[in-house]
Amino acid sequence: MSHLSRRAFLQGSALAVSAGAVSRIAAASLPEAVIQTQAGTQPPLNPASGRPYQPVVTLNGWTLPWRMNNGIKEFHLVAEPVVREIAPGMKANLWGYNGQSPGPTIEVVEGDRVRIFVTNKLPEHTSVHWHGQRLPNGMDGVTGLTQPGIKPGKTFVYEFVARRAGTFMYHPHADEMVQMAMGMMGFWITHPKDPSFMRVDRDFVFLLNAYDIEPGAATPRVNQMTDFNLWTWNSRAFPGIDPLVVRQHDRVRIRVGNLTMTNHPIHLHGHEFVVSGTDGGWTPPASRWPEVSVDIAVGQMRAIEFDASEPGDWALHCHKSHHTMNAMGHEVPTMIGVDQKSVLKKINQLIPDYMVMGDKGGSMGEMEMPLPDNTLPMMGGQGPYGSLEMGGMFSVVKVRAGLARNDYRDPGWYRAPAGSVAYEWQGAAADLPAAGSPRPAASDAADKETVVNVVKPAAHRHQ
Ligand SMILES: [Cu+2]
Repeated sequence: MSHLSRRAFLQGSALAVSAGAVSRIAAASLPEAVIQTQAGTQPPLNPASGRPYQPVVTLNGWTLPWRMNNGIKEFHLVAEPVVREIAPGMKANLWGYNGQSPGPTIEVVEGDRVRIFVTNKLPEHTSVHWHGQRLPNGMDGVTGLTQPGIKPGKTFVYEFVARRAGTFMYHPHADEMVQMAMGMMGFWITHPKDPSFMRVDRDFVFLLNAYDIEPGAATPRVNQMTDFNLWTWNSRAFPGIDPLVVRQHDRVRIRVGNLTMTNHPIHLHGHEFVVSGTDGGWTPPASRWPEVSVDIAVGQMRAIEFDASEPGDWALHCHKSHHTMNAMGHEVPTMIGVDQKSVLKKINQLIPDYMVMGDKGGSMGEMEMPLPDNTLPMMGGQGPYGSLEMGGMFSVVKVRAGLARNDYRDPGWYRAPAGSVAYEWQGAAADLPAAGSPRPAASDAADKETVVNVVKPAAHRHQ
């Protein structure tokens, strides 16, 4: 874990422990608050203490180290403003934990007694809700209902037994519209007591989240409810999302939590998977059926599993096409088929760089137009065959033969065997098979010119 840096919070009086909140252990020192300065995927953190488990890999993230204290697993989360690189070329001013947004993944084992110190370095009070856990009511982290807010500069302690193995999240239940919109969230994994139960070779985790950051700006508009322009995984947008590197024939699990304000049908190419885990725990094997997409609703968590039998570069993406775009305006008229040549000449006298867009479709992967500072390139990923024309909630599962068990390094683009790639037809047009079935007799409406009359609602907003 060479990218970690450490801060000791006992130095300096500004962060003195709130004696009232931590009276039982006030004499003890706080565990180190380890911070992360890199946005890249960090290697799995193999447990050096506590019970054994198979660690997960957090996409563009990391796992929080802990210390054992008399059999209790102690973590230290610091809620604080962070600068998160959304993708190369764009940074955002967010709120997160321990240097990044989302915060680090917390990994524990079923039956572990867990103590989490939460220090608040935000300008307003906060709390942490441990989403999906069975725990004492007073540890549930709902400001006003189960505890007072953690005031700026104060440290609170949460302590409970991780009773149920599964996939969980953490996020504030304090001014949550603002704090979630600013990026306060993280993943939590409770591993089964028996490390061989539901064991897989590679276990990836990430959160679905979304931001509304105007081009050229860096701070999210926290009042946005539906019209987000940055659809992200772990606060990263493709091409800033790392690939999921997998050895051929590995059993692969991908766990996804949704902390946006809409659902996301997550779709994997080239393989079928089963939903092996939901918010409530593992699904019984008899209840699983094969899928290639799983819809993850707001506030939900899903674990999917598959055998990575097919080598290649397989797209993994949200199937809402607007979510595989980067920062885009939605109030744009459709210009397909509209001749804009004459108006272009006039506009170019005023704005020399202006380009006609959309008269042949939306394909803008090859277009170069000056962008405001701190803006993502539109649909900016370059693949081996040209522009990928996708951004936002998109990545690639890279299945390769011959990788080492713990090798997560990007193997580069897949080299398809000769003769296995879609290719251009070189023969004569006359040799093509006739398209479609014979047309019906000209007696009915099928031969008349098509006229579609549609009454559209006056205001339509995408989400
Ligand atoms: Cu989506």
